[in-house]
Amino acid sequence: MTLYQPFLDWAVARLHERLDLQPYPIPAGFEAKQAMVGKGKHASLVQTTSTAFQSDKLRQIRAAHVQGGAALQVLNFVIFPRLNYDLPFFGADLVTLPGGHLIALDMQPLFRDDPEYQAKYTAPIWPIFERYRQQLEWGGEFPEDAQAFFSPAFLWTRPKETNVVETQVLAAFQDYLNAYLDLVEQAEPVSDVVQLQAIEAAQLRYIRYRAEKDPARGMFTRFYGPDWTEAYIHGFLFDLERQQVKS
Ligand code: DBV
Repeated sequence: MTLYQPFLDWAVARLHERLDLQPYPIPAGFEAKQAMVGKGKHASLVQTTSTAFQSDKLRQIRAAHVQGGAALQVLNFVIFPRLNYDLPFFGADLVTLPGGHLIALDMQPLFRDDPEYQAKYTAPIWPIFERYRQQLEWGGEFPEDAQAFFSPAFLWTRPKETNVVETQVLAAFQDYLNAYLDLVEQAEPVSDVVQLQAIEAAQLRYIRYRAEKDPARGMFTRFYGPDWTEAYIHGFLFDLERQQVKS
């Protein structure tokens, strides 16, 4: 069992328990991708698998899982609400590279600086954040322009021990996702046209930023080439614009 498989298994089981989940179509060629990386004795297989669902309130629930041995494991798991809900995004970026572990966990707000929005969507996870930040030290510098997309309850840490990922990070992931599903349960659809436009603009701002600045672009390009990588980023990982063109 690889490091992030229990995270993914737990999330899928919990989502099934709490939502009426439907599959979300994964374009051909993105369900699973493999490549041999390195030469001779150091050659190893790197596999990326995709998982995706939707529900009445959630447009796309998707995971990309990269497995390439003990020093290369990534689970990027994001939930994109439908555009008639003001729900935040659920975002988890769980990354293990030769340099160590890097963990980003948040409910990413549509309207970062709106106090009412914060009271509605950040206050409920504040006690969870406070508890884990005592155990999981702040991860330090991260890209300046990314700050606008994180909530004040952004859990960002670089654990030195794998054991911490398997225990405390897993527990934090579970608590954040449970709290998110509570918010989803309570969410009511928005019908006000001005608010709907603001939601769409905020979703597009977020998704364009993430597609443009995807920190995995370099890694995917090395493994699978630029064409597959760009198609995967825009056609699956951050696909809102393509989906809007279709509908
Ligand atoms: N990140 C993704 C996707 C990934 C992924 C789709 C499928 O958005 C993996 C894979 N993240 C990934 C990898 C790295 C990071 C780093 C492989 C390491 C890159 C490297 O060191 O080469 C949160 N992820 C990061 C970093 C941050 C995040 C802040 C450090 C980047 C840096 O220091 O430059 N999550 C990430 C992020 C946002 C978010 C930037 C922005 C809104 O939600």
